[in-house]
Amino acid sequence: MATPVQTAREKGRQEKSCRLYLITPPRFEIAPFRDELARALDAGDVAAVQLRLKGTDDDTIRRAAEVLRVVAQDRGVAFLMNDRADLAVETGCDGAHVGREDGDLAAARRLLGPDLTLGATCHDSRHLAMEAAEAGADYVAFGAFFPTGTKETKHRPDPEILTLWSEVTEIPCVAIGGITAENCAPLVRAGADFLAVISAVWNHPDGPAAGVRAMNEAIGAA
Ligand code: 3NM
Repeated sequence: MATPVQTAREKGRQEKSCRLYLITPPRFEIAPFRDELARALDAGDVAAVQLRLKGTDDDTIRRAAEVLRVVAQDRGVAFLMNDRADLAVETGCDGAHVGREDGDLAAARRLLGPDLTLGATCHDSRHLAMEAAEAGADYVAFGAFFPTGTKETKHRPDPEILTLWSEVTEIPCVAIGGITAENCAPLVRAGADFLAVISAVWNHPDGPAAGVRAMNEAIGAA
């Protein structure tokens, strides 16, 4: 029989909301992508946009941030920088998402100060997530939950990690990796606070706006 604590937990889990977190495609032309991003954000609820440009020079990242940040922030959507807390501060972002190989989380927290958002990649490890929380992360990201052609991934967490994490801490968790409207329901039900996607939106056959709508419908139906 369920104890009152278990019942409260179940209730909390059911009422927990899950929101979409968009990451930019690996390569794009800034001006046309600005319009595409605006259409995607106008298509439905998006909590955050992360600018993720790997192997790109700093000036291009700065230019992209200056143009895209406004598109997101004007719509009340948080704009985060991948890897580079220094550039996040310089370009007026709302925070930075730091991978495990991209530098020291505590150093990123010092650069961002107390108010900007710090997110941390934690693969399939609650231990890494605990360390990230201690270093001042505002959210932790687990992945890759599904095969993805967007990034080479070594880790494949079970959705249960989202439930176990949510039971012990209030720090939000992001699920990432191969997530689509078709496969996301178990992650939502397991307690993901955010679903981070690239191809499900930018490679949607009917365009990114349709991708945002499909993801939000799937999250709502989960
Ligand atoms: N990080 P898509 S998987 C950027 O496992 C990224 O940490 C991952 O792209 C991780 O939605 C991934 O197209 C790629 O699969 C996500």
